[in-house]
Amino acid sequence: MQLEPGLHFFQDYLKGERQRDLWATCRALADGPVPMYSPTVRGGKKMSVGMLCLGRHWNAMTYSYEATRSDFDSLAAPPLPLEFEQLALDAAERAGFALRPDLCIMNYYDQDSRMGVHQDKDESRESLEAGVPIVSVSLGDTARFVVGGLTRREPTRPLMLRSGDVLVMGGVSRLRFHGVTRILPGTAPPGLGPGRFNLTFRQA
Ligand code: MD3
Ligand code: FE
Repeated sequence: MQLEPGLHFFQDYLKGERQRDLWATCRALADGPVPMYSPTVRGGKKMSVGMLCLGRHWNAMTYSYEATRSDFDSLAAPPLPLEFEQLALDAAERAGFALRPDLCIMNYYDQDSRMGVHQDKDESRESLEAGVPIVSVSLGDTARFVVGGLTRREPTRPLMLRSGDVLVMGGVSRLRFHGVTRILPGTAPPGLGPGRFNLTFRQA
C-alpha cells in the first residue's frame, strides 16, 4: 500500500523460505573475504550497525561512492548478486518506479544498534532529482522505524519493519528524513536472526 505519495509499504512481500535463503546469503557475505565492518563516520563516531556494500562502496568519511573501501581496508566492494538486483527491480516496479540499482548497502543490527534520523542524499543529482527510488528489504528481527518529512522539524510517523517487509521510497518521498529507533530482539522468524539485516538498493 501507498503510505504517502512515493512511499510504498509491502508487508510480507517475501515468503518464509525466500527470507531464510536471503538471510543465509547475507550472513555468508558478512563473514566472507570482504567482511562486514562498523564504519567510523566523519567526526569520528563509530556506527552501531555493521555494514557491507555490494556493487559500490559508501565511504563513511567522504559520504560518497567508490569502487574500493578506501576508508577502511582498500578491498574492492563485492559484486551485487543478480538475485538481489532482480528483487529490487521487481519491488520498484510494483510501486510504479523504474530502478537500475548499481549498489546495495547491507546493514546489520544487533539488539543495541540504531540509525539516527537522516536523509539519503549521497547519490547523484540526476538520481535524486528524478526521484529514483530506494528499495529496502528487512530480514530477521523487527525494527521500529520512523519516517518524517523533507525537513528535520516535521513530525515523524512510526512504522514497524518486520522480516519480509519491503519499503520503496521514490518520487517526492525520496528525500524524507528517516531512522531506526530500536530493534526488538528475539522477534525474527524461525531460521533467521539473531539480529536484523536491512538491504537498501540504490542507483548512485
Ligand atoms: C524513507 N536504513 O541504510 S531502510 C539506510 O532499516 C537506512 O536499515 C534503514 O536508512 C534500515 O540509509 C531504513 C528504509 C528507508 C531507506 C531510505 C529512505 C526508508 C526511507 C529514504 C527516504 C524515505
Ligand atoms: Fe537511510
